[in-house]
Amino acid sequence: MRTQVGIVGAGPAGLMLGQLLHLEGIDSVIVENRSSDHVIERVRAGVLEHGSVRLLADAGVGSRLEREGMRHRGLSLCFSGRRHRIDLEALTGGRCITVYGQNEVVKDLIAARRATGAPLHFGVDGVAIADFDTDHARIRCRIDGRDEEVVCDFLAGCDGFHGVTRASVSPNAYLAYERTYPFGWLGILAEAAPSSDELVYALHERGFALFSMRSSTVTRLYLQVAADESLDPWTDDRIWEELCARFAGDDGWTPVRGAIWQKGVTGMRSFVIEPMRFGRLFLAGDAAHIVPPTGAKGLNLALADVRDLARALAGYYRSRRRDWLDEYSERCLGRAWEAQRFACWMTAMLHRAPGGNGFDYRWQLAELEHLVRSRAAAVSFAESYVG
Ligand code: FAS
Ligand code: PHB
Repeated sequence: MRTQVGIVGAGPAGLMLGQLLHLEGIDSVIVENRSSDHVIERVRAGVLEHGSVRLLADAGVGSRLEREGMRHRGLSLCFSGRRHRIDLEALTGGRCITVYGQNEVVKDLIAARRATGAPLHFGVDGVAIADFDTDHARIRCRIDGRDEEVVCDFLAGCDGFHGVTRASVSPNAYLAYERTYPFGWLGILAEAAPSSDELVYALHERGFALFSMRSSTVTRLYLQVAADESLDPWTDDRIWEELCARFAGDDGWTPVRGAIWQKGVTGMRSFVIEPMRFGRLFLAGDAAHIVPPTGAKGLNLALADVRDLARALAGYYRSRRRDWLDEYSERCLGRAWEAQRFACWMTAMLHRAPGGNGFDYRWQLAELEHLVRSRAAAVSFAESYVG
């Protein structure tokens, strides 16, 4: 098989890149090792920045998002028994976030890819990449049990943190920066009408909690737990008890309970690899950087990376310009470190670190007090949050 761009991974980064390249008349082949059902059903992000919503619309995959996405003009911070609203829209000159499940974004992108008829292979085995230091990079894999080789001008590594593309680069060729957090998130999806029409981030002495949603009938909630927490002791009742305890406040607001139909524990890490380009191999999204989900940045960073990569590849194919390709890594890393700064700060401000003491907690409360009292601090927060 011969193509212009070989894409490994059919998550939001790989699928969006395929769509943007298609709109530029550039051929691509996408190979994914999981089934389409698995990729679609995987529960992940839920918050789209202003820029991501516009990118999806410009790429012709925004109509369902427009209809079903929940536009949020603000969010609340809950601490010391009180909720404080941050008016994102007013503080950023009109920008908002949109709550729309990552799996819905992936569903829309797969439908768009199918509509183009361009190659998208799920359940591919034994993916390996080679020769990306030449102008004939290769993807070797088994598709429907047949050994295949995709020869391409460029390779896009969109295969996430545990993928094969970054692992194929010699460790001497990059620097990796990493931090793992001594806690994780227990996330649930529940059949319950959201009792708040905006997100609520809570800091409580018992730990962090987050109230989010997926639709007018599905609530998404997270609890801070130990990094290696087992789900076994977490009965549905205990989860609701703990959530209600951490959101308890003087206005009596509390999440409405409902049947929990999905729950899982996610570890938290920060990770950045420098550079993000190795010859003809370009890494994008979680393959190159991971941010703790507190800042709701991961999906948005992945989409922004492939927007820049598609633009750079279009510049190359349209007029053989190489400067955008050469600038790609630095441009994405600047954005990734800004997201790290924000997500790490939010994580430190809103989570109780094991071994933390009263001073740490009082400091966190003072940080939150400053955020809800100082207009300058609220503007900085809002700008970073809406992107
Ligand atoms: P992905 O990991 O989504 O996709 C990579 C794809 O490559 C996968 O389909 C994988 O199966 C495939 N792949 C892997 N190895 C392969 C191989 N060898 N061969 C072929 N294919 C291979 N981000 C936010 O912005 N907001 C949030 O609210 C948020 N919440 C999150 C909650 C959780 C629980 C998690 C885990 C993450 C969350 N994130 C959030 C971050 C998340 O959304 C990621 O940033 C996003 O999925 C990144 O997209 P991709 O880079 O496309 O990677
Ligand atoms: C979610 O809706 O899943 C979500 C929202 C905000 C976050 C993380 C996750 O910071």
